[in-house]
Amino acid sequence: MIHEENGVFPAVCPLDCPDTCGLLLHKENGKIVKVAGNPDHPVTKGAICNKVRNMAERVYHPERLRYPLRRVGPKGEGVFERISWDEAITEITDRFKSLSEEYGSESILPYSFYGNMGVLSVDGMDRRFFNALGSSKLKQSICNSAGTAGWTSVMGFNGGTLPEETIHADMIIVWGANIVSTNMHQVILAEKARKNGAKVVVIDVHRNQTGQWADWFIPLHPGTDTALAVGLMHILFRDGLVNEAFMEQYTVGHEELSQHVQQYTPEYVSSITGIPAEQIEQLAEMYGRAEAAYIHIGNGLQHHDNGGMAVRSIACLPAITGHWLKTGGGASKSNGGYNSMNSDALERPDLRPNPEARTINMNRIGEALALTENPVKGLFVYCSNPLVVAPDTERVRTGFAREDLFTVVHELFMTDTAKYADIVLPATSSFENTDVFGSYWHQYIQLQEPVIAPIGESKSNVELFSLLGQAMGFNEAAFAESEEDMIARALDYPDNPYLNGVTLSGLKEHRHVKLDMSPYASYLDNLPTASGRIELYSASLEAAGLPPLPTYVPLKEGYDGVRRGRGHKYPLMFISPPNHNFLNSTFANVPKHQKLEKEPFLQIHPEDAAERKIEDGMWITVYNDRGTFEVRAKVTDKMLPGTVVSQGLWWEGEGRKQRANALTSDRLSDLGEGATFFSTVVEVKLKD
Ligand SMILES: Nc1nc2c(c(=O)[nH]1)N[C@H]1C(S)=C(S)[C@@H](COP(=O)(O)OP(=O)(O)OC[C@H]3O[C@@H](n4cnc5c(=O)[nH]c(N)nc54)[C@H](O)[C@@H]3O)O[C@H]1N2
Ligand SMILES: Nc1nc2c(c(=O)[nH]1)N[C@H]1C(S)=C(S)[C@@H](COP(=O)(O)OP(=O)(O)OC[C@H]3O[C@@H](n4cnc5c(=O)[nH]c(N)nc54)[C@H](O)[C@@H]3O)O[C@H]1N2
Ligand code: SF4
Ligand SMILES: [Mo]
Repeated sequence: MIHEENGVFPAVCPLDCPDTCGLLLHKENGKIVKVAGNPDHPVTKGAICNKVRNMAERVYHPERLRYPLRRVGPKGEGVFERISWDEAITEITDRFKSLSEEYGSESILPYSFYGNMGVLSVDGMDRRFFNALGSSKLKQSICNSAGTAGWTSVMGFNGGTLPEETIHADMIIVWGANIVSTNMHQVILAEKARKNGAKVVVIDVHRNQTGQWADWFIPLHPGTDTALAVGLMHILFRDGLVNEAFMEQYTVGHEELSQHVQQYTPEYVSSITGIPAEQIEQLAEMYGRAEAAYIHIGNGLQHHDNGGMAVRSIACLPAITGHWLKTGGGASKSNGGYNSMNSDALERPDLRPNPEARTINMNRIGEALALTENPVKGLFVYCSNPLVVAPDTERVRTGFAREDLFTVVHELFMTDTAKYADIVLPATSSFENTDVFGSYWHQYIQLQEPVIAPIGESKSNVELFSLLGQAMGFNEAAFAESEEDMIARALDYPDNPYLNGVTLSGLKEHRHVKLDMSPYASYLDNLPTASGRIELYSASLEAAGLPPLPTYVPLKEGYDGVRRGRGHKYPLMFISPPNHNFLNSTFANVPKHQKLEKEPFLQIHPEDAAERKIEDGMWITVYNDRGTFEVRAKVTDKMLPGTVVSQGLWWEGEGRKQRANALTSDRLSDLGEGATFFSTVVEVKLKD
């Protein structure tokens, strides 16, 4: 493919998006001229989003990094000189060797996330390198850790209802997810269900694109989803809308749960959530009487102090009603568990000289860079842009600005983060690589082979870390392995029966191969929880000193336990979810995508705006003790009063403070040590 000048070639969307679409790249005269959906992909069926339709503009962006750079100006200013790869590799390995000698190998920290979802890129050769180096470990908890911990406390593993089955649901609840923007093929499937009569309910703090599409949009106060879930359980038990036989056979703790939720009367829940009691009654009745209700659990509600418990509570709903038994019924938070690959063979933890090395939580990168005892002295960032995406930007920035910190950033662009690097290395785009992709939503494994040659002198993660491994003198075989050998090893994993029959040769022939979903038929009989059943009551949470039953715990920051409001220093809840045309902070530097989003802005309720004499379109300052964010106001009643929303993770603008994370806190969630981006309180004023 790489050597053919013209043609149409299969590819995979590499972005951190549940859909993991099959793509077709159209090449003319050696260049990709069009990115389209692959109609042969059984789930994504040729439909792709606007972001990736414009992907060629990103791949051939004039500002793509083309060769290694060394910083020559102050950190953060982005002044660099060109160096050769040999110089770069020598400088990095020399520095890492001397840091290891002087401060110990744990003074070096990798910082990465899923800027490219290719397994070899982010869970492959990179891990081998940091394992062999004996660096600190990174807890990758910025996205869905809280929800994963909440979900697995009930169901035991990261898997739920299969997407294609949801067309058979007669009620679909989209809970804290903006699927019109973030999971478009789930919308297509829900539309099919809707044609057959299903109703779509959206529960969110903000009438986002998905709320506007729904049959019924239910707004609530941020961080109060647990209260709603237990309030629904109260009514379901009270009115006999539960499935006793199902609970008896498949769950533990239903009697305790039924007692426990008696305290959550509709009136009490209404006072917490802001949802009128009649609507809570109506929703419970609709859910209890549905034939096959499906709940789609998003990221929004888990990015809170109480996010783990919120997901845990919602995960109990299909278990008390038995919706699990109906095709299309049940719930899903992530389906990543079905495609887990052989991580030991890929990541080689056996190469690590110090298995007990410390772990640093990526949400706390600012704090970690400020440690004075066992300081972090070397930092290697790839597939992530922490200066934009990590909470509490100013703290992060202060850490990255440290003169004594040696920072390497491997990137496609000079991001806000790369500007703080000592060495910047150019990365290939995934269309230039060989890699294998699972999806955390559908059940197909896909293969990517290079369609174009690397741009400039850029190198893939695999090539980079194998070069570094060899230059450090690490175990030769592990760092000399080819991509195809790595893929074959990753797929050879009898511990995961769903991976049975997925092979490299099958992938080479078909590009996408379905997991063996036969074990799914006995899904409920083989749950990997301690009891083997759905745990409405969790003895392991109890042992950890946490509530064993779904329990509403208010948000921490300045929250008065019922709702925020006047008299508080920071009376507004600030929500900063993704926007439609960026993918986290990716695309925020591409003109076409910028134009589609126009500019960052803050949505504020007319009552909150009037109180502050703010009118639509005015420049405002959003602030709290951590920082400031300067944008234009958009006055709208899409939220309840007391909540303000700014979608999209923008890079710092020319002289403009437009990074939402300047305001967010690096507190960790109740379960899973996850991020709490949305449990942020602020005040808003007219810009001086
Ligand atoms: N276009 C686009 N697609 C993306 C991304 C992107 O940046 N852009 N990012 C990708 C990634 S990494 C992820 S993790 C997913 C995330 O995608 P989703 O799972 O859709 O999650 P979010 O968009 O973070 O948040 C969804 C909604 O939760 C709401 N919300 C906030 N707090 C609460 C609350 O307390 N309760 C309730 N009920 N709702 C609340 C927000 O208002 C928001 O509308 O999307 C992926 N897809
Ligand atoms: N306020 C607020 N903050 C958030 C969120 C939110 O909703 N609100 N969402 C959070 C969530 S859910 C997530 S998942 C994180 C996402 O945060 P990140 O994972 O940092 O995501 P991106 O901003 O897309 O940055 C990925 C970077 O990887 C680079 N990249 C892509 N491919 C490769 C490659 O092959 N090699 C290398 N070396 N680099 C590559 C891209 O150019 C890009 O700059 O953000 C979190 N931050
Ligand atoms: S970002 Fe998501 S919807 Fe868009 S092409 Fe990629 S996988 Fe598909
Ligand atoms: Mo995410």
